[in-house]
Amino acid sequence: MKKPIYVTQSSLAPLEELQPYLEKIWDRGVLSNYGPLVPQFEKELAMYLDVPHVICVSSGTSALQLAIRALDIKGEVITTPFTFIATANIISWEHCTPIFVDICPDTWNIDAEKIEASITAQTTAILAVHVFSAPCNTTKITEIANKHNLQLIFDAAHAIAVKHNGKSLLKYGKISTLSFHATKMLNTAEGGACITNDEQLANKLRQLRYFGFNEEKEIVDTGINAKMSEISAALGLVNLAHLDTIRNKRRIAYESYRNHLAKIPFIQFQRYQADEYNYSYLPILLESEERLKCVMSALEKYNVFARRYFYPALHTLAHFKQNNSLPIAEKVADRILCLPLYDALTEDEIQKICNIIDES
Ligand code: T4K
Repeated sequence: MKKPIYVTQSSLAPLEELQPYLEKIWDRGVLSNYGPLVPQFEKELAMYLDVPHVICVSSGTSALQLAIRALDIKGEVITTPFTFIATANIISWEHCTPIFVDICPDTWNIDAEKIEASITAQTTAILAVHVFSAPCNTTKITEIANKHNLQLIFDAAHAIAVKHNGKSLLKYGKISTLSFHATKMLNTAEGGACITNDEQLANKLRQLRYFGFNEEKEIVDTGINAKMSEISAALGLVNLAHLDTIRNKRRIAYESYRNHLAKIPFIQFQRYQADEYNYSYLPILLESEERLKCVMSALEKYNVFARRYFYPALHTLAHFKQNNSLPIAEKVADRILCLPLYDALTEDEIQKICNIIDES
């Protein structure tokens, strides 16, 4: 390929759609601390996602941080070793201990059947991730959380616009979190959100993100600065209007990859229920790490940069000080490669990428 092809490319609405929002921001001179655009973005998102409360924040990581704080989580938090480092790091950052539980070999999400064996007297919460947007076993995980009186957070950083059992995936758990990072299907450059069905919790999250101020600007809590800016909200508003089109283009690209790669015996895809997926990533599972390295370097020779999301499995990182072996997570993390997927990727580029993989 002449120009490099990266694992993703930011999805951006036409610049002229952003211009009027920027002009109004310039006129008002209000860039943050709640001008009109953050609440407008929250309202439009809540309608689009069909959820009661959206609390926009400065990143997916700060959404997780506020969720842990709002639910007063302490001690041990059960989570998955197959996720982006932000999920586990924020647990440690909040002075809790991540306890990693092995994953399912086909959905690559935390194995709900293995959670109970890891619950101790110190366990206070489960933080599960809908990895690459495929829903976790929400029924079983919710049942376990209720039975053991544990808080339940879903990291839905990848999982915007996914319906699960006929309703928004974001309605599960006490809080679900989103990321609107530049690489996500809906982006605000940097940004994120907490989603909750609980009004009291929504108010608590709003206070936590704004130094602990309530609506009357009285200091009522310990808080932090995790606010979204007006410029990010403007970007979110214009990008949101294109989200359905973008998702559809990615679905078509995903299906095209699948068709081209179907004949290659050493490739497997993530398992997901029909329609319960948003096609924001294109992870393939290769037969061995050697094969993965071979495919990756063949692609690089042609200027195509696939990524090892998520490697290594997080329980193997020294700073988590866990010596247990989680064989499925290790086998999966060693062999997954995310191929380029974004709405501007052409059919011709997809075909070329698949041919390189086939010949590697
Ligand atoms: N939970 C989960 C499960 C997550 O996956 C993440 C983040 C979080 C929580 C935390 O959310 P945030 O706090 O980040 O909102 C990226 C993202 O930085 C990160 O948001 C994301 N997950 C993670 C999976 O991937 P990198 O290290 O791959 O980014 P980078 O800079 O190498 O970009 C990859 C490619 O994207 C580049 O080769 C080109 C393209 N790109 C990148 C940027 C920054 C663009 O086209 N435009 C851009 O502005 O981490």
